[in-house]
Amino acid sequence: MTNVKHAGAGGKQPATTAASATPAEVSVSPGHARRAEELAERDLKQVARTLRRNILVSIAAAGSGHPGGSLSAVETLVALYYKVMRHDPSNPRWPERDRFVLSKGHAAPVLYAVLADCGYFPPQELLTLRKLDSRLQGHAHIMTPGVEMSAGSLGQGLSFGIGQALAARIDGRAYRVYVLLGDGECDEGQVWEAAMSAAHYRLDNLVAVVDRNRIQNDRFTSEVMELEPLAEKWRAFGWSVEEVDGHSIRDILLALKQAQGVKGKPSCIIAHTVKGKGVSFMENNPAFHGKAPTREELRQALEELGV
Ligand SMILES: Cc1ncc(C[n+]2csc(CCOP(=O)(O)OP(=O)(O)O)c2C)c(N)n1
Repeated sequence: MTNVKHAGAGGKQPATTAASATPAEVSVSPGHARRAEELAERDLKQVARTLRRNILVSIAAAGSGHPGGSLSAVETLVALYYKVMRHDPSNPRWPERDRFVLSKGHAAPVLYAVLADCGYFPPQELLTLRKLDSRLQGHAHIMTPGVEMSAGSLGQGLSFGIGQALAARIDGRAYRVYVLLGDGECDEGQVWEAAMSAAHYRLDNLVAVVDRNRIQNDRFTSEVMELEPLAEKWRAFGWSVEEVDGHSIRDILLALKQAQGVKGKPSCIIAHTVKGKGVSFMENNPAFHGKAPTREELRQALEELGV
């Protein structure tokens, strides 16, 4: 028997039990009880911790999935969903909503953990990750409330985000579009075609965040395809670029705020992160790109997270 926790600070709801084939240790926290605007920085850190727990628990329950690149992106999604984006979990298709596009679709567990915590669907549904008939597929899919784009084939999300950003302009809407890319994903030529066209169309309502965790799949990015100087490349393509500590919610928020003030060009935030962040034996370890923790590894990870 397992249960699911809700991340929101101050969440007082009881743990939700879900009958599933998950190990006995697995539990996800229920309960985002407070409004996002009320969450102070220390609360957001607690949210991030519990989201990490729910990512690991859902992947362990599935027996497969991508923990490394989910854990590295937690703070980026916390900053966006809890502080920056205008969105309404009770109305996922609200036309004025800001859009979040998870281009690195294999990191779906972090998006699901956030969406569940925000109230798009019940947290206990996280335990159905990758199961037959579940709305939570292994890679992000639009059948899930709150998911904008079906992804998994790397390289496509920025192009999709450009379409949304252009649509906002055509429709006279004020929403903004945020696209999360992997650094390994930046090996895809389509990313750079998109980068060029976003600058051409002066899409200042578009922000790309690159999760610069320096690992792709089972190797380091520098071995597979050298990306540096990455910031200079984005600048050369006509973007405004900021580099931040991708685990500092404060830094990410500052960069996102700055991006809101940029006019006439799109913004790129390179978020320097650690793959597997928060779990000692997953950090900087390519082995945990696409592998579920064992029962003992999960126990140890949850102990380290302290949630
Ligand atoms: C077009 C395409 N090629 C290959 C893959 C297989 N694949 C899945 S994840 C991954 C590595 C992605 O690395 P990165 O973008 O850095 O993601 P992160 O490290 O943040 O998980 C690869 C090659 C894919 N999903 N799509």
